[in-house]
Amino acid sequence: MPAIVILGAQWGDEGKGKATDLLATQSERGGAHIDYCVRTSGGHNAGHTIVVNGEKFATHLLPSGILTPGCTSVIANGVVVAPDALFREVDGLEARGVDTSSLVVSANAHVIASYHTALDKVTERFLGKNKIGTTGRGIGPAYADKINRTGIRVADLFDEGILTKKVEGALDLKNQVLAKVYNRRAIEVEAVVEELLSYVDRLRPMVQDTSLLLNRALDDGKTVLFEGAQATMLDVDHGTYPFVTSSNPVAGGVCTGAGVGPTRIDRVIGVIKAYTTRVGSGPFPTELFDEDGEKLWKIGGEVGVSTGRDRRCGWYDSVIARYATRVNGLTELFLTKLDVLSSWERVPVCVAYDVDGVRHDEMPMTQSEFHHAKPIYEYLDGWWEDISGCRTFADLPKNAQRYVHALEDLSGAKFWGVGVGPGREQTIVVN
Ligand code: 2SA
Ligand code: GDP
Ligand code: MG
Repeated sequence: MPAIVILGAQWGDEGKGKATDLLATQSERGGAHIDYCVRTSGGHNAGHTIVVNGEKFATHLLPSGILTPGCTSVIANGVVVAPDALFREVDGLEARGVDTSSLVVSANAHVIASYHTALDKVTERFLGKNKIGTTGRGIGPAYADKINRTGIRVADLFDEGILTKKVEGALDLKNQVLAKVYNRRAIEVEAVVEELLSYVDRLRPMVQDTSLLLNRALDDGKTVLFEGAQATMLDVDHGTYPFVTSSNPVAGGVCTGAGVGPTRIDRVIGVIKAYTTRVGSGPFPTELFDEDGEKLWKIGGEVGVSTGRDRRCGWYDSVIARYATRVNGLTELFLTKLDVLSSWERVPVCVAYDVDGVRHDEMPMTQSEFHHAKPIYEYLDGWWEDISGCRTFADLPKNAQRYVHALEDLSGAKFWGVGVGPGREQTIVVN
């Protein structure tokens, strides 16, 4: 039985939450039913929106599968966990009648402590106009500690002696930097330890060896869905470095982030918007600064789910789509928000870049070249009809069908489905 990966093919907010929810609940339509829904990278910087029967839910750290009855939700080792954010989210969903009792957290996931959040914010302020535009959730500093071998893992919370030693080790250099570089007060070890210990009783029953759990589930023929957070172009290795997040949201990150081997993965689905958005700083070749950009922002409701920041908007970029298909080994793409494009006479699609006078059909090798990339557009005829009620491909206006086919030809992978609205049912399954 399959292990399926769903990930972002652009700069995030493509509609991964909706795609996950759709797959998780597809059994009603004779498709897959998901037994496990797993987050493998990032933290509560993610924001996934799911609309069920007109009711809107947002998940941040929790996998979107938490909304699917009978599905076990797993926060695997590759995730960075802020315990306060975890319990806030659990309490918020429980208050709305969602059963979160299936939630499992890896003993090896790293913890975001208050000092990570403080450092994230202070660093961004220090960088000024060169800032990354992070979500301010402590993600980068927590991953930096992990790689630096000064991180705190979930399991460390269960031994006060070890926890104290580790917090001391983590704060030693940081406090010197905070004092000398940023002119801030030192963070007290005791206060951090006390706060982290206050989560232990609630956390302990959730904690498991999630690699063992998931591999056994796959051995038993269960269906496991790995839900991506952030996206390919925000990947620390393959994205627009340094304007990226600090983890590996690409397909390869699923294996390290969950402790499952690449041979176990059956499908890798890239979620991609019918146009492009980005939140935070960094290069974005098809970005619009005119009324078209404003119109996409408005009709698409392009506001960050976790921070409420406005998203930058631009046309579909098929160079990025082909790149995402390649670095993730995508088996399929899922196109979202086609409905937002109703009401344009012609819709530009970026087919290649002009970099200092040279045409690039593939992603340029260096970030400097990418910063100079100017989109080369082809113009497709638009449509005016409201397509949010379409449920089959044939229901779509002819020009919308042509747009989807053109994108498919340009993007290097087959489209599994097309989203025509935020609702679970507002989807056309194509292949
Ligand atoms: P961080 O906080 O260290 O991960 O920020 C580094 C960069 O990664 C971007 N990033 C995101 N981009 C899109 N969506 C994200 N999640 C939220 C959402 C964002 C929000 O779903 O709307 O609410 O603002 C997300 N998380 C991280 C970030 O903008 C930086 O460019
Ligand atoms: P994620 O981070 O990839 O899960 O995406 P977000 O939830 O941050 O942002 C995607 C937004 O688009 C959410 O508001 C979704 O409800 C919405 N959405 C998803 N698919 C569609 C679609 O096909 N059409 C429209 N209009 N909205 C969609
Ligand atoms: Mg999002």
